[in-house]
Amino acid sequence: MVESSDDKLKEIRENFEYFDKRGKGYINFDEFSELLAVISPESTTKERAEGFSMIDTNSDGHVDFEEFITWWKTAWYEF
Ligand SMILES: [Ca+2]
Repeated sequence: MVESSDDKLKEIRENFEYFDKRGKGYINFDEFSELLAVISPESTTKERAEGFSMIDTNSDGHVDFEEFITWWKTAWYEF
C-alpha cells in the first residue's frame, strides 16, 4: 500500500494529539520533553530546550500544530 500525504498528515496529527495531552492545541516544554524522552532517550535537558526553541519558530513558548508539522516533516520525512 502506498502511503499518501494525507496518511502522513493524519499520522503527524495523531502524534501531536498524543503529546498535546490536555487538548490545548499546542505542546508546551514539559510535553515536548516527554516526547523527546520517547524518540531520543539519550538527549539532555539542554538539548531538549534547544530543540524546543528551534521548533517554536515564533518563540511564544508553545509548539502549535503548524510548527510541529514543519518540524516533523524536516525531521522524519522527505516530502
Ligand atoms: Ca510557537
